[in-house]
Amino acid sequence: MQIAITREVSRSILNCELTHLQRLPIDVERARAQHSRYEAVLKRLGLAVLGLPEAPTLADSVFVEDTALVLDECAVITRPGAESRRSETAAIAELLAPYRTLFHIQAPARVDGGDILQVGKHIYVGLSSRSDTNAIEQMQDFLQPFGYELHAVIVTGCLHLKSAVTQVTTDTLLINPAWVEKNNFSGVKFIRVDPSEPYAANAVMIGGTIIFPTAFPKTQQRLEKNRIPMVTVDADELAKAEGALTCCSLIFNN
Ligand code: CIR
Repeated sequence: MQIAITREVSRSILNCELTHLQRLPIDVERARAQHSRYEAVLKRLGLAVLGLPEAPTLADSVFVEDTALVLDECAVITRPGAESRRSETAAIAELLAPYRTLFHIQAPARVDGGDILQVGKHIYVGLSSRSDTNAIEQMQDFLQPFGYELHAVIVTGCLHLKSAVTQVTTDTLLINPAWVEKNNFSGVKFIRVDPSEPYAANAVMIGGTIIFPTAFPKTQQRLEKNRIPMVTVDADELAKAEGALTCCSLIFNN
């Protein structure tokens, strides 16, 4: 059985970190309603959802993906790149402790989970404004004993590696090649986002199905042409906080 950790949208999300987007008003209630529909989809796909309560002063705490990398053998608690987000990790570490041996990224290294893409035993880490080579070296030390290979990947134009590329089948990546080069990844096929939908590369893969945002119909068509089973959700309110779908959960095998 798989578990998804989620966290209620904070009332202070209006003060979220923004890197590439202009600040727009965010309707907290609408964001919460979309978030709970996302949780309902996770449950419908068979996951047990462990929902953490709201953290009223942690603006970006709904984006739990950035706080940890959870593998079958262990978990790495990150040290988020934005200082305002560092204290988000404590509650997540506490929740994960019964399930996994925990490793902790040590200062001054920085990494956000949104920059970490696992494809089998390959772990790709985006070198973005949030994540650095020091963190990759630490993760390499933690994870090499379990047979993982770490790869640093240059990302430009977007916040995180997973804004630019995510996995949609065991051997297929959905990619925006304008933000990350395809030749960073070996042994996989690619589906490109529609060029008019640069933010469309973020999908959540659960078993053989993906969760995909309704905002990107042209890329959705490309996925459908490739016969990728899909459930769509509205996520435009949290998108204003520069969050996509993978950011809102930490999924792992129990
Ligand atoms: C931030 O800038 O940290 C948040 N406003 C958005 C984080 C989104 N997380 C993700 O893509 N993994």
